[in-house]
Amino acid sequence: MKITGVELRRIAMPLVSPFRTSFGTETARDVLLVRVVTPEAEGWGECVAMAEPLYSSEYVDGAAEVIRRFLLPALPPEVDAHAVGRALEPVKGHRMAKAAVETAVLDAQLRAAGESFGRYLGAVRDRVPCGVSVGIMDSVPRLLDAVEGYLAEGYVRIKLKIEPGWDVEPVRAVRERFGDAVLLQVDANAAYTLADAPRLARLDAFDLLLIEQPLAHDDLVQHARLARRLRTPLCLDESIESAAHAAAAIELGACSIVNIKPGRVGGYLEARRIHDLCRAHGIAVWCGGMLETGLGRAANVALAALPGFTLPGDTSASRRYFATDVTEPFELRDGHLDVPTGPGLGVEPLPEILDEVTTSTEWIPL
Ligand code: SMG
Ligand code: MG
Repeated sequence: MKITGVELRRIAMPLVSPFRTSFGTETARDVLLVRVVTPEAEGWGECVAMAEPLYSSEYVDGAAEVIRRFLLPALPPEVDAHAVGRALEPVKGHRMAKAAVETAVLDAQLRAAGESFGRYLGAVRDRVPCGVSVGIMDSVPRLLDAVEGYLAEGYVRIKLKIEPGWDVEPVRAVRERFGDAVLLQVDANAAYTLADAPRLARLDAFDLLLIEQPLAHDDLVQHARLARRLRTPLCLDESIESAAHAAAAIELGACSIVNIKPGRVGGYLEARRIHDLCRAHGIAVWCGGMLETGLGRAANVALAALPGFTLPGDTSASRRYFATDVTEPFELRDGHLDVPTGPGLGVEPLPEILDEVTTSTEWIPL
């Protein structure tokens, strides 16, 4: 495919309620969308970088800059999704920026070929079970109300965000109120150190599916030490930036479960490699989320339909975060989302809504 040009579009998406994690509170999503234009088709890629470099070192202004200044100029005249990764390899890091470019090219390529993301990636299901990520709240009663609402909507798994001072008590309260049958897990976003191992071991009493990323992203060795001190399975998110990281983590015994976020690992092709590697090693994977709009969500749902995704993902319905999505909203049916079947992402931005939320556009001819 020959790329005519690329549009970088920034949109501002208010959240339906603040989302607090151990590293900060999000009240709106500042999203960078990449639209690749070719003579045959257009393709969309949603960059998952947040406004500030708190989840990881990437942030949305930086992603836009690296895309316009280094990534787009590095693309060859004729390109397909596999060629994007090879062409961008000399640029170190910036995986969220690279993922957005590769996804847009893959979407254009698949739309031109009439093939869906799910079919291309190897989906084996037509719908996926959905979990929901529940932020840190001001009080336990508020948390219980939120969890009750999500369970009533049909979510099949609850993930509680935790941090030192908000861990054992909220988990105990949720277990006591909703019972042992609820699939429950926690995510610390790297807020603990190995010295907190005794505290984290107290979570073993609550039969959690997993503890996600308790320690720093660059500390596989200490995660391996911690894993040996916990009965609860350890899952890595921030630590796994590539298939090579996943291989190292598995070899070290740093995790027994991996959260796969395509944006964090540089795109859907690397995400699939991690899935394949984990599957071969008997490591369960599930699809993470970065508060994506319908565009990013569509591709995540397709990925989550691969055979190794044996745990429910953070693939929530659009309304979990947005009153109005930029695509037709993803809606939960019986705790599941349908895998889109149309060409490419299988969803389109709704032009009027997209224009309403757009804060800037930039056209870059190639
Ligand atoms: O899309 O439902 C979602 C977000 C799920 O908790 C979620 N994501 O560490 O897994 C994670 C966080 C990262 C984003 S927090 C602002
Ligand atoms: Mg996480």
